Amino acid sequence: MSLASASTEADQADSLRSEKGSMALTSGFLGIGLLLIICWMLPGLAQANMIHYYDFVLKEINFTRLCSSKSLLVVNESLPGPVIRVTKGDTVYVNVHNQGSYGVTIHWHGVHQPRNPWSDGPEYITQCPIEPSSNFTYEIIFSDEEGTLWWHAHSDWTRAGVHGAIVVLPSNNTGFPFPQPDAEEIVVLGSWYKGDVNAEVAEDLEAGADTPRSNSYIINGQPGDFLPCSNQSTYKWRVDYGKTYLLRLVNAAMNAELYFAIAQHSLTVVGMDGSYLKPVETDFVMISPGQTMDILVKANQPLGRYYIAARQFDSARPDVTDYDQTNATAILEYSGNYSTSSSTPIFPSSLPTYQDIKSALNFTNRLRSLADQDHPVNIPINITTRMYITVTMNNVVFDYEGVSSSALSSALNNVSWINQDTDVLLAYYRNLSGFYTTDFPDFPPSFFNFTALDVPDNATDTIQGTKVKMLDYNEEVEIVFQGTNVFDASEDHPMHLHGYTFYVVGSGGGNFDNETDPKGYNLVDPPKMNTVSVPKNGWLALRFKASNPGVWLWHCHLDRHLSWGMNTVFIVRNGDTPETSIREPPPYLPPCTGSSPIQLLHFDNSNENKLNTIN
Ligand SMILES: [Cu+2]
Repeated sequence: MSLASASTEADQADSLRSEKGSMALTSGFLGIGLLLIICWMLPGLAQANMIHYYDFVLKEINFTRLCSSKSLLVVNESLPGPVIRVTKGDTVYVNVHNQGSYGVTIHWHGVHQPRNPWSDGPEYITQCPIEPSSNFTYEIIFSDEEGTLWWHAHSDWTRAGVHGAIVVLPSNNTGFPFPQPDAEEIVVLGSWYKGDVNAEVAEDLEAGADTPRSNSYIINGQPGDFLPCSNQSTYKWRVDYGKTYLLRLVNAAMNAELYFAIAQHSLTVVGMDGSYLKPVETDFVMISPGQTMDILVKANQPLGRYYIAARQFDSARPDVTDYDQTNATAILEYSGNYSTSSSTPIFPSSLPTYQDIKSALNFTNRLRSLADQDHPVNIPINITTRMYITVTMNNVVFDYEGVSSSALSSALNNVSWINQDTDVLLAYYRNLSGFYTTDFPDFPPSFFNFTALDVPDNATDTIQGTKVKMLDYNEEVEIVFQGTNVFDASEDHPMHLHGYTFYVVGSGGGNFDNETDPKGYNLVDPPKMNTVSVPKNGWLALRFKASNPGVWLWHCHLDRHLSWGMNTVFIVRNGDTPETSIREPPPYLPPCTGSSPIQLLHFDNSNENKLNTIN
């Protein structure tokens, strides 16, 4: 498919039709005529925003990977799932039909959804799950996003199979801020578990134990040549010599930052999380779970076959090595006449090793917003809300029949989030009391050397709660996330905010110093992201303007930390006008019928000065 910056609306309509066609082929479900495109042309405007319709059918199907078979819930029978393709400013309706056996929600990661938290998706935050044999239509409103984003399930660990890319093309008027690529390629990195991952997680959370590790990483659904029973199905990307490709890279892995490289091919990173960057030329990238990157790749090497490879970047303790150490591969294959049978593809020597922290930092520190006339930065300067949030691994300690017991958990400012059985958005919108409290703290409960080898004993204690942070409309917010060595468990935490992108104005090692560190902030061209890793034993500062009223989840995008409570919710109040207020709810919302069976035990900590006691 050609890239559409200079294409006509008819071309776009055609490309959309062909996309629906391929979806129909893969799903066997969609009939003809499901695609409706309605354009409304405002007089005098060259660009028409379009409306697109998709059907997502969630169904368990059988997959064989790593020499064993299992059934996995996926969308339209494909892994990764279907691509949503739009032009900047379009609106998409996705009707999600749940033909699986448990409740699911879907999140449109990186789409700001102005005033429309109703379709954001995280379960028990903005909606209750879409129950089996029912359906729900999401209205996904694109505004200023441009580039690659993605969608994924936002309930339990279902996103292992339920995810796919979103392509947002520039409007016809503007085009790309780089020479028009000849073609594009979508690469989705994921995690493969041989077992039933939701069942395993449910067991682990009940036991207070650690959660499962993946058995391999996958590239567009395939582990690649280095994994057992996999070399017949290795993903192949066919290129023509001399062409430039726009590689759209998504990290959909469940619990891992990933290194990614293509042997002997330079990568030019030009965008991230739906915003453009100053081009970064590199021979590898480090991509955190939740992040997306737009990368230019020139097919300028001798005709042949080259490995595309991804492996985990593990920032945790060096002596803990039980993480997934597989090397997932695909093959970049030139078209033309050369001998393929005898030649083994070359492995990228530029791919850093698992625990190479320096390479990760060197790469992420190079990212800058494009910050040109057509893509100006708009960094909040008059900060009205400042927060300092510690990200910690914790123990939730509780009294069980007179015996002190504990379970693994994680927290922000020593609060571990607990989902209630009604979503926060509905409770807020309908003014229902008893489902959340508005006392998420702006600071940690105590200050100590957060990144020291030894931290105070009581630093590991956390309380559980459903505590939200309230913000007024248009407040200018600065958050400093502080990594901690609590529990001897410091590592990177990829923090993701729903409904917004933010500017990452600074980061560094050790404890944040609120006098000296702000002097080094980049207020000229900081990168704009929706997911960013707080560095191991370091800090990270970001800013955003609370211009999108709604109920928005803030969480670590390592799913095990999300399950253990490393999240909170920001509620941004309405402005003074209907145009600055949350939209009306859709006519139908999935009913709330109870809590998820997969969650951390909820202990009673109504008296916060005492230890948690079991309910
Ligand atoms: Cu985390």
